[in-house]
Amino acid sequence: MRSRRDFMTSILTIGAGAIGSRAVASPQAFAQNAGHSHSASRQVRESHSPPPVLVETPDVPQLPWRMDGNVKEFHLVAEVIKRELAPGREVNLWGYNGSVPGPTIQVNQGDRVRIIVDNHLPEITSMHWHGFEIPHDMDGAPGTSQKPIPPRGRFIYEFTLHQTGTFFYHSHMAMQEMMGMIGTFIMHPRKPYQPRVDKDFAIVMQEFSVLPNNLVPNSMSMEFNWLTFNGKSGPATTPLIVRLNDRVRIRLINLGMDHHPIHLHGHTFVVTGTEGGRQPVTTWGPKNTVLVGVAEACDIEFVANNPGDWMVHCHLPHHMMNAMASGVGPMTRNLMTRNSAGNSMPGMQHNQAQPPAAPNAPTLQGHGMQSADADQMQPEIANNANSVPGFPQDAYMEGPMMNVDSLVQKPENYGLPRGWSQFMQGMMTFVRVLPPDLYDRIMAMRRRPPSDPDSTRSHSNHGA
Ligand SMILES: [Cu+2]
Repeated sequence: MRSRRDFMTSILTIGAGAIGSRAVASPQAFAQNAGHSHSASRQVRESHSPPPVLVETPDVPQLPWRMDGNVKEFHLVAEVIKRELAPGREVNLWGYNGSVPGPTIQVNQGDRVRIIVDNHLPEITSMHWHGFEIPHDMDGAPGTSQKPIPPRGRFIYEFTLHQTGTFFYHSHMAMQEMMGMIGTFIMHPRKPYQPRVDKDFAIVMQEFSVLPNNLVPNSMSMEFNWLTFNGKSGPATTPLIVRLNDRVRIRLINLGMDHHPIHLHGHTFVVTGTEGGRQPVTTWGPKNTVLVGVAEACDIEFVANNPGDWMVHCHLPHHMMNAMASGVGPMTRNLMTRNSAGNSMPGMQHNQAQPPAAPNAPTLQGHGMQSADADQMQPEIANNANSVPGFPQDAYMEGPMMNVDSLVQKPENYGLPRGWSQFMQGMMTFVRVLPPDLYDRIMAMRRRPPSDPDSTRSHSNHGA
């Protein structure tokens, strides 16, 4: 068993690593961690059933724990973080352990759980365990079930969990919810649900209102221009990688001000669970779109028997956009229009990694705009425009989108067609249903450290 110091070190490492970089915890490392759980190994022996398939949360780390006797102890720190929603668009959010959404917690049915919550925010907070059937004084309702946690304060939650399914934790202060404060909490059943799945994912849906030239969301706004899956907007979202004919579960969690009709291309799924747990098989009707309401969770399952890179996305048009039209001025629109003249699909012919920009080419705000198309732009603006406060207004990939393939390279995007990033915005990602050879190749790349250039090298086509 690891010492407390080791435990704290691992927490801090994950927290620090999540800031300003891809907050992806290794599922393999987490599986090893899970394997060291006494209760998990005992449970396997008793039931003679294999351990649960661990839930992957792309772009969000897993929260490690330590065993204290028979108690699984977790540690969450509420804090201010920076999150890059899409290339060049970093914002200040509030989350947990360096991540928005907060790190994913996975436990087994029957576990005794302790969660230490430290408040590093400048104001009071409280943690609510959404849907948990636990004693009232552990519910996290500030002012009634407990006194709120003061700045620099701590509250220790402890309870035994008898439920199963897709749950989540969140601050019970409304404004803090809109600053990002939610995380996934999976309760695995003692006996795996039938039929068993090969792949299990969770996606937290959030929305932020970030006005042009602002770095902090307006938590009072009723209109949102950044829509995220696991704290990333397309094309920065990380695709779900599955092998052809895998049975796949996706757990959709919504905490915001809008409902999201989530649509999957190329497959028909069934809804097998809600925020209340597993649903009876008699309720499983065929669907390809499911409306996930505010504060709801929805588990969908399907057999990935149709090969391809299938979009999965919210179908509300404004939720398939980044930064929408708010504050877009004529100059930026003109630039985009001019750029696309004579080139109906800008960027599709110019996807070589980062060609040098023309000497007078404008440099738009943020490296996200220094795309492969920079060499096609006409010098219509001042050379120093980028240093002028207020320019450009927030036309982030508005209109004809920019090709940022090279800025979102990662193993999970390996083999996507050139220019794919122009058509992914907001709550959009892929379920990539891959033949075994390509699946194995991407998994091998994921196991390599990110510093290995081969782990993120871009190729033009499947198996190329
Ligand atoms: Cu939506």
